[in-house]
Amino acid sequence: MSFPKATEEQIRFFREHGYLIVEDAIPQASLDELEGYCDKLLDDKQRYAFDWAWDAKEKKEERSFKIVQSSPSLVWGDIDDQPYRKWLVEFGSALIGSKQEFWYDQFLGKPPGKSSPTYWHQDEGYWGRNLRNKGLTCWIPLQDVNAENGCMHFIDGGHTGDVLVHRRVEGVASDLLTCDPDESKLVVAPIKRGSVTFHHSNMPHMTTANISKGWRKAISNHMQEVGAGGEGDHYPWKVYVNQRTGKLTVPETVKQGVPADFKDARG
Ligand SMILES: O=C(O)CCC(=O)C(=O)O
Repeated sequence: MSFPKATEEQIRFFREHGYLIVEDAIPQASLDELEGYCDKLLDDKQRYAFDWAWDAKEKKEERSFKIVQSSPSLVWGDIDDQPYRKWLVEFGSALIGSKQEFWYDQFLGKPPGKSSPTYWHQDEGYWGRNLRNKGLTCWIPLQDVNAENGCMHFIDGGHTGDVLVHRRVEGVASDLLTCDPDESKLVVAPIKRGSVTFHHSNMPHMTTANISKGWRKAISNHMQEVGAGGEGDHYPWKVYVNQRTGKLTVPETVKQGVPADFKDARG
């Protein structure tokens, strides 16, 4: 199994633009295996998944799962040893220019016809100041993606700006956040199954809702600089929603000044 090595041109592109498309990066057989585990998550989503776009009008037991949010790591014991995993950390380290370690992965499944956009955000908006300019993500779709079924959208060079003010999405009961980047340098990134995108942790990005006839399945693989210590020193908009209990909490460090309704737990 051979995986590509980052070229000088790819490294230069990533550092200037904040994202990169790598075509034909992952063999189809590896994706098939990965997809098999993701399908297990879909088969039992009440057990394994959250609804990242949980409609605030829906009770916990009635969530329609407009964005199924889970992790193949929950059901694949040997996932850490998979060549694709090792590859993306090595490739990502070369792109960003610091030694990265795998942090966590998310399966994000958008059902046909009833999904939601993953609204504009910067990953650092979720992770906090502790990871300022210290991480990146490799996004692996499990089918061809375009603007119809939820491909990545980036802001060219957007990783060089500030962390934008984020807010919770109106009408959504999960921890989903959004911000309003200047869209004048919008890049739409349709790619084929086997290709992946990388983006810098400060890159504003979004994916569209899936209006196609099939599922949109993708895995986000998040990396952080070795020793960075994970999320922390959060921005004031950060919330956690535990969808097992329905409880919404805010980090201790940002409890001051949080609007009263943010403190309410949903049942
Ligand atoms: O797959 C998606 O819908 C969005 C992924 C994403 O934005 C992320 O992982 O940061």
